[in-house]
Amino acid sequence: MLGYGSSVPKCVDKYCQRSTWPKHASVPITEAQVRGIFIRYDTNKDGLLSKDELKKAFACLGSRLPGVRAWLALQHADANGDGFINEAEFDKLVKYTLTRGYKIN
Ligand SMILES: [Ca+2]
Ligand SMILES: [Ca+2]
Repeated sequence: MLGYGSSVPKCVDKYCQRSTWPKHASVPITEAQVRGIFIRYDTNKDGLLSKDELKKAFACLGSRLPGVRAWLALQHADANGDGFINEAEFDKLVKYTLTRGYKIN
């Protein structure tokens, strides 16, 4: 359906709203939607996004290489270098994600 390799996890978990998004529309994702997805993917609710949580969020967004994207996002947004995105770093993460031009499709 998406033409991605079989190694990319399908977005089927309950946190991802992709299946409820319009089927044939292809519009850029909004900042609010990006925020909502990252917040939803803080699965242990510690207020921090780990690399693993980021990876799942990027898979949800339709990234072809969510693991790589999560790593790059950390390089970009993890200002204090602890390997997690905290509240102060969250805006940077959202802005970075928006520059990648993910679309709802
Ligand atoms: Ca977390
Ligand atoms: Ca950090």
